[in-house]
Amino acid sequence: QSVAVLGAPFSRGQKRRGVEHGPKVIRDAGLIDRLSGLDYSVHDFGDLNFHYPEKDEPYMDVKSPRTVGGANKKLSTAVSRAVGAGHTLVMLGGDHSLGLGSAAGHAQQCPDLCLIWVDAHPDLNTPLTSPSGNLHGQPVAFMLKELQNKVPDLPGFSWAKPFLSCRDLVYIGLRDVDPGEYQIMKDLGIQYFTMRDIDRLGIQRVMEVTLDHLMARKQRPIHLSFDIDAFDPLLAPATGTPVNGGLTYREGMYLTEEIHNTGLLSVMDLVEVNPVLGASDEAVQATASLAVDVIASSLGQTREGAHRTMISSK
Ligand code: DIR
Ligand code: MN
Ligand code: MN
Ligand code: MN
Repeated sequence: QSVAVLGAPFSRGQKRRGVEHGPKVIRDAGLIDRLSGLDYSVHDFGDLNFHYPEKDEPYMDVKSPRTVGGANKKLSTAVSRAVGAGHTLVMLGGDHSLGLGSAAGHAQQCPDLCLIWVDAHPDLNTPLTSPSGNLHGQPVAFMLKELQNKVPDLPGFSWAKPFLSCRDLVYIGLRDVDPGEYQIMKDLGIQYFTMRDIDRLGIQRVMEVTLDHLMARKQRPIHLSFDIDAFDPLLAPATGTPVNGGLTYREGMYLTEEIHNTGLLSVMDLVEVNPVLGASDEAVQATASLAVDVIASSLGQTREGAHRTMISSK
């Protein structure tokens, strides 16, 4: 069992600089040791080195299209290579525009993947519906086949062909949804669970319905894209667009334990940790250490103690 870790220090999908330091603070919070402790052989691929075009004028209202498109293209190649080499991959962001390149690269190797997007936001705006022009609020729109004729060709995005059906996507943790995003979710019948749904159903039922929905026809590889702002800002203050009323620690651990228990997790993203935005060093450490807990739990750290099958079967 081998896990690869890939850093993507990139922030141009949104306005707040600092999120490019996410990979460093998450590693400094002990990620590699935690994964090694779970008996994985860990391959740290280091951080990608992004290139920035000198001039990158907005396209319509969309900011930095060539920069974001180019970074995601590079990321998709790296993710595809790592998955093709047989690793389970952890991608450390960076802002959530990177979800596009990560899932696209994953899909090159696993065309039947499904996507679980854990976030306060659906990141489903198109360049036409986006109220901000920030591409971190749009990555899912570029993935969905059903939105093909609603998404204009953006400079820097010609490589990005839609690869996901809206049936194969579930959102968890939503509580800040733009009008255009709501319209698309309803029109396409996307399965989603807002924080209100978690209040009503409980996280246990939410995960049961999520996995039944995605695995109804067959078992398939999971892409988990986890925006740290899915958590309550009290737990994850160092992030660019905090929204009150998010996931509790225990909901986050249960969610990720259930994903691990499927045995199907293939790639996960952990994005939007921004150390520049913590009010104090403690706030930054708390956010980074939460990110490590989420990753470790997704990869099999349990709250009931370790099973010893790996040791005894060696
Ligand atoms: C807002 C904020 N929906 C936008 N989005 C995100 O800019 O499209 N914040 N993703 O994290
Ligand atoms: Mn997001
Ligand atoms: Mn978000
Ligand atoms: Mn296990």
